Amino acid sequence: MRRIARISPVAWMVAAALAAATGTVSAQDKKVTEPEIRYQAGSSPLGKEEMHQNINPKAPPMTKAEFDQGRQIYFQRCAGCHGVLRKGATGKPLTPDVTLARGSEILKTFIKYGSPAGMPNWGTSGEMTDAEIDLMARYIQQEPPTPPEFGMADMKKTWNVIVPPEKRPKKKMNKLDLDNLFSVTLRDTGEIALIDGASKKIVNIVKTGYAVHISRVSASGRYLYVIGRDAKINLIDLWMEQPDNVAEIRVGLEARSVETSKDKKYADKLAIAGSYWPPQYVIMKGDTLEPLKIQATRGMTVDTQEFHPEPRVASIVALHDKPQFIVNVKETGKIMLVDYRDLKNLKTTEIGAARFLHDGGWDASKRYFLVAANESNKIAVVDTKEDKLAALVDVGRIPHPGRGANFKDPKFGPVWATGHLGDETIALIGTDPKGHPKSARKVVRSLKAQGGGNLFIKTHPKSANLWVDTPLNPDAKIAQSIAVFDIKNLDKPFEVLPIAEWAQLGEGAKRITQPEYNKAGDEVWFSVWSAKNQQSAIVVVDDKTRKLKAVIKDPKLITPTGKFNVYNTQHDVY
Ligand code: DHE
Repeated sequence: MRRIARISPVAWMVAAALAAATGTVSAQDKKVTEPEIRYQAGSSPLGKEEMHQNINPKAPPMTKAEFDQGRQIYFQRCAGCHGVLRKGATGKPLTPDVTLARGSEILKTFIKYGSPAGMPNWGTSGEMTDAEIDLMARYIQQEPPTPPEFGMADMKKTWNVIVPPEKRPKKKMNKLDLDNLFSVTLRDTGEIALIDGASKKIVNIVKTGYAVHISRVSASGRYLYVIGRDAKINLIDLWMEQPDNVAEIRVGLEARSVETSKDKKYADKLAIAGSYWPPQYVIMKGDTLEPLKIQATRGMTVDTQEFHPEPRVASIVALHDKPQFIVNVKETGKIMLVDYRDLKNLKTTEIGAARFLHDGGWDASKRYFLVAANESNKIAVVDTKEDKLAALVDVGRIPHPGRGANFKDPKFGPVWATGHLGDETIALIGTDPKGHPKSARKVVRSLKAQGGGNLFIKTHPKSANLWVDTPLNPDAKIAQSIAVFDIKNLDKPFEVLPIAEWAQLGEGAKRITQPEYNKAGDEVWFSVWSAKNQQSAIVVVDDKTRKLKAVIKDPKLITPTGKFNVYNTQHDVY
């Protein structure tokens, strides 16, 4: 992730005055914190794609080479917030009707200095030169180029069954304790590392797509599904002597989510992946990744009921007791309950929640699914027994739960908790309407952790600890440590553990991210995440004593981010 310097107060005032004069910052605009900008402005692989282009005669001229460079920069830095088609996502629309009216000089000032509404200061932070800023100001006055669609024929061209099901082992051929194996994302090498939970040794490094986002495990625990940012899915058979790829496919040009059917009757039968571009999801055969059914997500937004041309698919979660997937569509704010029993006559229930759905997880009973509508500062609670929205709960600034954390609050009973990117709080939401009706579906407690820039929190049914990371906090000391709360005594102040220091590495950002438990629930693994050319590590902490247990270092362990314990991921234990 790139570094963005804090916007200086003077530049901020210049940009604010400009924004007010040009009317680009509305009264409802919220101040956006630095961690949010750093998180949302992630790079997209779409810059490399050939795209259709109309030339707008009213826009300042550009050569083809300049246009191509502008496109690369746009997809690297801008598309995450402003959208592929520049119609606006979490950032403002940048279509020619808006940008031509502003003109080159005003646009250049915005790009250089940023704005209080959340635009990064690309110029004064040293991220873009004046020549690049001039180029980008002209680029965004041209018609946005459209990336190609990616339908069944494209998917089939990329689909490759490396080992057909009949040639795969009939039983587990290795001595690994699969339940306690971890799939670890090596973000910048296009690989995952399979690490044995007991010995902490790397079992295999498996080639995958570019910048893997998540791993998910099939209902039986045999298959591991891994998805890259470039929408490549790898299917890994954990029964092989040395677990490795058995099938692969690309389901689009950019993606973040993959899941597998968990209902007993459909165990290991289906997989599903959602893409950012094109805006769609696809259901595949679970053991081969053969694409079976593609569904578009383009449609109307939940609130203003306007057409949105590129609603990205965010998290996807499978029900354990029903043949259903929950597909969360970001820009329209709709939650789709997809009944996968009959793909020809596909039944979906559309739940209107709130815009910018992102990540989420189950409550302890697995009846309620809770998902963040991040820019709306809300958590949507879905009752999967009744197939309807149970509540929209107001929380802090930009909730980011990962899959959240379930535990019993001593006073309010069972709760599910989320941290926030934009503030230091942890919101505890009651999840037991029968036993604790007064606490249900509202924030019963708000804990204060180290600061904003939190991405993931975690606990385990056998633990009394709640771990809170802050990898995106601008203060290195906070980004490099972890806060831990005692869930039996939530009034007690949190303890801070200097995880990066324990790893004893050299130079590097050493951001601590994504706590993940082992199967037994007695140790927690943390990524110590530095740049590709620096040393990273995984630090293992004893859950009971909160003392260092092990440091996993290996030259192959490059940019580790997400870690997925097979058993906990298979059973949604968190
Ligand atoms: Fe993630 C989960 C999207 C940036 C690490 N991330 C998710 C999910 C989505 C998502 C939709 C839920 C998937 C699911 O459950 O089906 N992430 C995005 C983005 O759009 C965003 C903001 C910007 C981007 O360009 O990608 C983004 N994510 C990041 C990072 O910068 C992180 C820290 C490092 C990285 O690898 O890129 C990161 N995201 C993760 C991880 C999970 C995740 C580790 C899974 C957490 C879990 O416990 O399940």
